Amino acid sequence: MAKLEALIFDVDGTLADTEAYHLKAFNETFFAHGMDWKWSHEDYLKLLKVTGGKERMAHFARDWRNENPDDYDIVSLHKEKTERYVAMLNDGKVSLRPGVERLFRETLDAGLKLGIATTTSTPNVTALIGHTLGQGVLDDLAVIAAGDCVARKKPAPDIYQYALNAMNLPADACIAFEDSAMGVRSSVGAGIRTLVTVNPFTEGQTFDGADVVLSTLGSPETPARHIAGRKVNYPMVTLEWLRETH
Ligand code: XBP
Ligand code: MG
Repeated sequence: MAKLEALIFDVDGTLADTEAYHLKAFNETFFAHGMDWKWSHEDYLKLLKVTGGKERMAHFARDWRNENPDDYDIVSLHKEKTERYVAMLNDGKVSLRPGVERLFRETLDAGLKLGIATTTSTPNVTALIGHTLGQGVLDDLAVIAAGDCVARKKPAPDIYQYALNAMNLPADACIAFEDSAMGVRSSVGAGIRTLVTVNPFTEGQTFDGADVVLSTLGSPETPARHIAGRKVNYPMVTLEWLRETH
């Protein structure tokens, strides 16, 4: 293993519990357009298997309604959905998951690189990080690999490979942080050691190839619960532990 030089984070479900807000933004957009599309929580759990909002809508039209996705203006519907979602973030409705801010600051203070690899759209990433951690942290990120940066979204490894190329680092100098089976297939497919923190949308999924699966990154107040894989020095994941075990 090369020396640890960077941590790469997924966004939705890993940095924050955002999917309920994405779902709300999708449904509000459908309603505003007089469409008879309404996704329930249970529908959305299934629809999350298709990553990317535009791809998810096209899949729904095609596979759930037996319609031609080209009959819908998916690009502009998705643009409007993004505006609604960003407005929710701008209202300060979403906070980071336990341990995320601590590990971000430890990593930057230690001079390691921090990157983002996500299927969500760039404005969603900048709004979330800008509103929770501030513009300074946003400016310090080594790469924001997001949305349409690559043609093939997760579970393809492309978005992680894009982030590695942008940072000019080999896979074994990095650790990825994911919350979903699709995300783990992408990061492990790119050859990156992966740590999983689950959430209500992803617990129960299988994370083949992940190094460790936990409830959260943990904090002194809310310790991480071990679910599978390598044991962590409780109560939380620290940069020191990540370095020691790399
Ligand atoms: C999760 C996703 C995204 C969001 C919606 O991304 O699959 O598609 O649900 O975002 P990740 P967009 O876990 O990789 O952050 O509508 O902007 O695609
Ligand atoms: Mg995710």
